[in-house]
Amino acid sequence: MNRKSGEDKMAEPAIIQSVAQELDLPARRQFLRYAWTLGGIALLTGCRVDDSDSVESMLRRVSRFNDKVQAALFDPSRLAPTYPESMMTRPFPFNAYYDRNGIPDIDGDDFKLTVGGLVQDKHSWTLAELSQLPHTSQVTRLICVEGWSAIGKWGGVTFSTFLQRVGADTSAKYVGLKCADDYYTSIDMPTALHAQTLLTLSYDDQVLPPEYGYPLRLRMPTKLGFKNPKHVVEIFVTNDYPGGYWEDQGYNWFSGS
Ligand SMILES: Nc1nc2c(c(=O)[nH]1)N[C@H]1C(S)=C(S)[C@@H](COP(=O)(O)O)O[C@H]1N2
Ligand SMILES: [Mo]
Repeated sequence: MNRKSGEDKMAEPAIIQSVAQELDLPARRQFLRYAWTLGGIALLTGCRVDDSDSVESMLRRVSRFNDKVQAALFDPSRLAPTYPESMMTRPFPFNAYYDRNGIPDIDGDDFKLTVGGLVQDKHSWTLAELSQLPHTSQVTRLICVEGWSAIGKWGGVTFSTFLQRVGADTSAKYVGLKCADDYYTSIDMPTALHAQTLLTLSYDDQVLPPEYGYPLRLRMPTKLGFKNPKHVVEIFVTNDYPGGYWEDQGYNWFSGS
């Protein structure tokens, strides 16, 4: 993942403490027992990227972090914590596999969201059509495996509402998402239908800015940051495992609830 300059990053103990505070006592104990792994990730993200041994051990640690800590952090049957707007992180960090000058430049007037796979209605959606759907918002925390987290406000359409509208086969296993920047990811159907999974069109009550995924981003507070695709251009429902940009490089697929 892209290495970022210091200002956006929370220090390692701060992220561990802030995440731990959100957990109830048994989960907090479990989290703190494994928190050293997060420290390990923070240290290892500073590894030389041309050193394949270091990269591999970083990926192994990230995967271990996901496997052991996610159960405490992300419970599918519960709602993720929400926050008052006064707690929003300003400015909200930007992160991608490229730096800011790589942010895709998308013309909203021409934009169409492709919908495919196991759905009844395969018509493509314009932004005007998407904005007609019922709108809701949430203030939640985005957690990146690189060792930072931040609180933001996203607004949009509850994803389960959208899936209903397109007649998705909700007994299918996966929803795959493709992005304008060649990023892609996929999620399990229970997460797609989770009450806090939003197909977002806005950030902080403004049209979603380019750096946060204009014009469309799927936001799930029950999944790690890299499972939250920006610049979504295609959504498909499938029983064939679609993988993902980081997932295919060894990151734990579930990465959340
Ligand atoms: N299309 C796309 N989506 C993406 C990424 C990306 O590189 N491209 N990076 C992911 C990662 S690793 C993180 S942590 C979050 C960062 O979101 P932010 O820029 O809103 O902070 O976006 C995720 N979604
Ligand atoms: Mo991330």
